[in-house]
Amino acid sequence: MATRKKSKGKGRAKAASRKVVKLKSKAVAAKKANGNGHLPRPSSKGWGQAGKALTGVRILDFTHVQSGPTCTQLLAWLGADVIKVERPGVGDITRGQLVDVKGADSLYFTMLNHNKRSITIDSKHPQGRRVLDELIKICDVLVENFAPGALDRMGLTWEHIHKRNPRMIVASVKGFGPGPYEDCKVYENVAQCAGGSASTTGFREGPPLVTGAQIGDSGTGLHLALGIVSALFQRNRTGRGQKVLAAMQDGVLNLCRVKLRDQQRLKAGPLTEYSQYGESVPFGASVPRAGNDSGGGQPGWILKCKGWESDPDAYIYFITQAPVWGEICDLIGEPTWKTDAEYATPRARLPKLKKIFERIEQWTMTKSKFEVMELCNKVDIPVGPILSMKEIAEEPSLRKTGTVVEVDHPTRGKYLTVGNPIKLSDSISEVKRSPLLGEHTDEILKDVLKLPAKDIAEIKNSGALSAPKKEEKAA
Ligand code: CAO
Repeated sequence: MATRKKSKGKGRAKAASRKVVKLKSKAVAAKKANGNGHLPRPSSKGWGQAGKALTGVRILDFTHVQSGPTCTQLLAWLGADVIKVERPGVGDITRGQLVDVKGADSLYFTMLNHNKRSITIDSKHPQGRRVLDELIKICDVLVENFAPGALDRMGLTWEHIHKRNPRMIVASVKGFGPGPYEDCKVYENVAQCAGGSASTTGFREGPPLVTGAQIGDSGTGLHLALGIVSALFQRNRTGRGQKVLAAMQDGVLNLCRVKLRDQQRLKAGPLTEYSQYGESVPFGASVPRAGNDSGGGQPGWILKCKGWESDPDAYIYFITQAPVWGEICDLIGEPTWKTDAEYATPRARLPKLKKIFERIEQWTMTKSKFEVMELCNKVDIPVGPILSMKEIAEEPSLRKTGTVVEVDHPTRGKYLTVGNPIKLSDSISEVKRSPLLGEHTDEILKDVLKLPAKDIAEIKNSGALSAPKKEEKAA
């Protein structure tokens, strides 16, 4: 009996294991046939109706000024719940910088902190630390851009955070990565200088220049956001958080990589696409400033357009792209340049770029930048009008796409901002005004942390969430 039972059991086990193998191989086959078949079934909800890309991700936002806030604003637009921690009474220092409306948060602050919630916490107060520890337990990512060592001085070391929440990702912007300058405080222009941008920007005869694009701050914020999203993706596999670091010097250098390319090309001889070559000025040991030369293999320059004498932005960037050389010659009235051996090939043109651009400019100066744009686009010549911020602010197509948005704010009224520049068809961004200082403190303690009323009262009475009271003057 026992033997029969055993053999029956064995048979059942064999059959079951055959079934498992069959099912497994079916799953493998399905995955092979449809590479990502392991994902949930495609949602049947309408586009933009199935939540947002980062719905469910909660960010503990310890950022200030520009680099960090750029990153967390982007994550908020993509659907993350961003809880901005600010110092009681003061908040992010930019709230009060470059103020244009008395008593209201500055545009500096509002334009970098949309779609976030604000809680005020003194992170050095024991009761403040208690609230922060609770937040650490329920958040997915902590983002900060304090001066080096400041987070540790608050007691929020990686070990402290990781112990409370091993799944938490800790993301930082610092000025420099590990090395001789790691302890330095850094602002935008310092990063532009240390990352290779300033030495390669400007005119050869002039000093190094910083650019208007905030490649050190906003550029690094973007890099950090990508690091965070990647760490979230990896966490799906590993179950654990990790540290993410974006150093501003590294971020700027990444955006200047074509200049490091040119530095190495110098060994092989002069950089023939730089106008310096055409002007027979010898190259030195480092990549020179190239004025308005194009960064790629297609020569370009900024040319005057009609009205340049009074309008500082009546200019156009003109690229003499090789495949449309014939069209350029026809348009500017030099049809013989199409076949003239002195002009017909890109190589022949290189030493004469200055003369060529002067001739093209004679033509562009007879037209407005928009007329040049229209005529050139018709024949596929790449050109770019120099748009002023006023023109950009008033451009209807940018309003239509949500790249420029008008936002209403309770204390400052309506203002313009730049919306999410990254458009996802199933994760639509609405731009919500920035929070007032501590606007969501109660909501976060009650609804997010679900602290009992008694604990909330105790924390509040301790003074950990409010500005220190000014000492009363003796009568
Ligand atoms: N409660 C209590 N203390 C708080 C607090 C809070 N909620 N929030 C901040 N603080 C404290 C910090 O703990 C720090 O105190 P300690 O120096 O005693 O440790 C103090 O405020 C100042 O922080 P900080 O040094 O970061 O600020 P700063 O204005 O002196 O420097 C900056 C600003 C940007 C130069 C520096 O933060 C930095 O180098 N950050 C990294 C690089 C970066 O992001 N730069 C881009 C800035 S945008 O141009």
